[in-house]
Amino acid sequence: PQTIYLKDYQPFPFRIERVDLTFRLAPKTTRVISRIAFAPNPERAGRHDLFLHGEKLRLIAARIDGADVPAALLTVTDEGATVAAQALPDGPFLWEAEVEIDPEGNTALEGLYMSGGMYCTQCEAEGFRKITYYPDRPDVMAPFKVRIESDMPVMLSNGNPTASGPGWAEWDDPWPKPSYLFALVAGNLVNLPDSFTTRSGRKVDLNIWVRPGDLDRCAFAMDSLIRSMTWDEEAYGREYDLDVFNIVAVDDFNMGAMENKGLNIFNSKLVLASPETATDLDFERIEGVIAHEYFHNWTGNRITCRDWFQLCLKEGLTVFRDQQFTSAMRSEPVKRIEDVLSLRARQFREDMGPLAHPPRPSSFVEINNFYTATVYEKGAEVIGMLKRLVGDDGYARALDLYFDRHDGDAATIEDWLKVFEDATGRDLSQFKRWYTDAGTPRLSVSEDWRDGTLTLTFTQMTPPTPGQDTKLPRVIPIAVGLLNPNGDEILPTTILEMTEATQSFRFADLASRPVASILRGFSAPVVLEREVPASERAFLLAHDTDPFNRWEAGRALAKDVLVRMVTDDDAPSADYISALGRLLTDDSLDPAFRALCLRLPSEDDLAQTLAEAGRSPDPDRIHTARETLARTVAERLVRPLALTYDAMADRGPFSPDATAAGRRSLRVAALGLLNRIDGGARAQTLFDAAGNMTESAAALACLIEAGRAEAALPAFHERWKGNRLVIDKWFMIQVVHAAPHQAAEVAERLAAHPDFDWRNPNRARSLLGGIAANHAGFHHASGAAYRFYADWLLRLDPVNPQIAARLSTAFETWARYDADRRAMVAAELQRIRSAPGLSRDLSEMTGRILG
Ligand code: B3K
Ligand code: ZN
Repeated sequence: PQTIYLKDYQPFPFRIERVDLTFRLAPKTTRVISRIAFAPNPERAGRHDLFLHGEKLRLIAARIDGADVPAALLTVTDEGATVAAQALPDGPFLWEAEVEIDPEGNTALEGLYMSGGMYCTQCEAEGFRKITYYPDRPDVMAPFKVRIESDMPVMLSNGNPTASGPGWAEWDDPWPKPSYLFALVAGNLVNLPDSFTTRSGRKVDLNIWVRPGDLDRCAFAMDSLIRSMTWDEEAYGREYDLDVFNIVAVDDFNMGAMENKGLNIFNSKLVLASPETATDLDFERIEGVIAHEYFHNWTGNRITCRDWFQLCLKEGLTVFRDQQFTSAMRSEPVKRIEDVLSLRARQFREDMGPLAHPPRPSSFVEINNFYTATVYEKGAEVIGMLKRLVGDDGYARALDLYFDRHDGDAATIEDWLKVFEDATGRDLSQFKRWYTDAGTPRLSVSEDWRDGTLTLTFTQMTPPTPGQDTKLPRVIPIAVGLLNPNGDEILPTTILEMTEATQSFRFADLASRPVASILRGFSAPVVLEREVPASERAFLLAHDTDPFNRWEAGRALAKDVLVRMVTDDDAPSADYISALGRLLTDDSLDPAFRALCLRLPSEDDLAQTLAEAGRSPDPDRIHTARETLARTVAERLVRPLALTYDAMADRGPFSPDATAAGRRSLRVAALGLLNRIDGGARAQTLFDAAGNMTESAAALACLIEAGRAEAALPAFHERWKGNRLVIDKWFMIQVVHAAPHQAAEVAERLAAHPDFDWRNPNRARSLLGGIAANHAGFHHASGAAYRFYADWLLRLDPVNPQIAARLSTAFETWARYDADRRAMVAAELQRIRSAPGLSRDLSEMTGRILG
């Protein structure tokens, strides 16, 4: 397969003035008729062949200005069609094509496909070329008109509806867009309607379209949409720009959702929610993803990306915006902690391994493999740093300039940085390294105290990553505060701007030696390497005025304790447990925050920490240490935990809001610990009585861990067998919570279950993602889980390569482990690589993982 390079970018030789598409839908033989008005692109002088992407299309007719293209001047390959320059007139011309495609046979779920009897599309990144011949690249933007002919009752496309009759509907999208934002849906759907009036007075019809049985679970998604539309007007001054906004939920979807212009298509798990079927985490994700896709209307659609190397231009910014939205809807510190937990678990993990790449990569084989935590989450962190450096005002001015200057453009990271430079007068050339360099910087700190002056000396070092051996220093905003020994803050949060490899900052005229709170709010995505005595961490856990660093101090304490338990067989530290106890019973603290403090670091997190320190992590010892610590915490804190568990029970009717969800999260965190010593008694009672999925799923997990789920598992299945999303949970919980030595066996048994419909991405991810999330189970010394997993990747690949490639990242950490495990994983990866007909997706991934 061919590698594509950023440096090879060239504008397309033609512009498109308008696109007209007609779809005659039929499951196995859909006809697509396209009329595309091309004109020469003045940016590319001279005469050019017309190359149009096209894959898996049966070409029936191709015409230029009404005349068939002579066969000798038309070359068709697996990748597209080329019309020789001599067949093209000098000026504008009309290309017309008729093709036939097979939506029913499209199991890869890219292009036009069928899900549960309905037609739907997924075009980003390069799916439109499976619908018709087209310059399928984001810098070619055009207005689209679409006519759909079918016997389906509901037919939707982008833009505004213009006309319809029995068996047909027409749509018109006036906003020029790239093909990856095209969408079409046709099916037997019902809608939850609502409306929104923008602040300049445009009335927008809102609809959420679902299958008939699902209508009672759309209200929260609609409410989230309306709050998103309001927030984007208030926070960014961005209004919606069409008369309708449609959301459709589909059961078979490769990712979370897609921001197609005016017609967002969602994985049904990110739309459908009721208290009985969705956990609080599901509610929070639905709110966040509805917002994310809606926010793309400006950051992604009105301003799109010039090429796929610039993906983080829209994704990093839109993640940043959805994070801001969630902080505004819920709790800012809690959201920050959750985001950092997930950044470390996914992005730091990626950055440490063979798949490390910069937020803006400079080459790729399969672009779908670059929808990563680095592009999304690190892309968002980089914007957070920019905002910290230029201040809130500077950020607001830069964003206004970005929307003014680039509306309607396909832009680049250079364009993005330039608006910050122009709006604030800063030079961002060094800052740009955050976009072009891979790897997580290590930041070490030393302290010097003399004559009333505290000197903090920082050193930054970024380890080599694939293809980037040496790294230059980056600009790192380090948020620091100082506390008196009695806990008073003597220096409020201040941003230190580090630009050198080693740099010192002085704080003079201090009466006594302060305690430094460093990297407050996680002001930069770095690993802070700092030897801190447990007493100082405990002090910060008790007194830091920065909630993030308060949590971080507890986290670091827990990690220190666990690492020593793993490496030196230490006993669990009493200091840590009593500090935790004080926090648990501090009613002035938000329950959601206390819940986060009670959550012990994950086994994968500990493995990563050990690997960072140059040790090979032993999954069994890590598992045992974490279990021992959890049990010890439960024993020592049994009273406050039990009181908390009771006190946090829901009062009154269910609400999905942050306050009620925070109480439930503290309740189930307490349950998880108590479960280690009460033999599952509380879990059983809760399981029998729970009126919401957060508690019901948590209780089921506890029963599995306590080894007494024989009755609960079939009961749960029986109750929820009609609900695919809940049955996904049933699969996942069983593998995630299986005992390590049984995990592979449980997974194998479930894979043979009649409900294991593995062609459905959610179902496949439940089981395979579940086993990969069971750290000690996945890495069990027998290698059974590795084998099981590789077998399934091989089975999935020909059916849905995107899903297989995505799941293969479970192996990205293989180099951390001991020689036996490494040999087993390498053998599985080699076995995959030698399979005939491997997809470009999985072959790129396994190749990179093997290194
Ligand atoms: N832009 C889509 C992701 C498309 C993934 C293509 N493999 C959803 C999102 O980020 O909002
Ligand atoms: Zn996005």
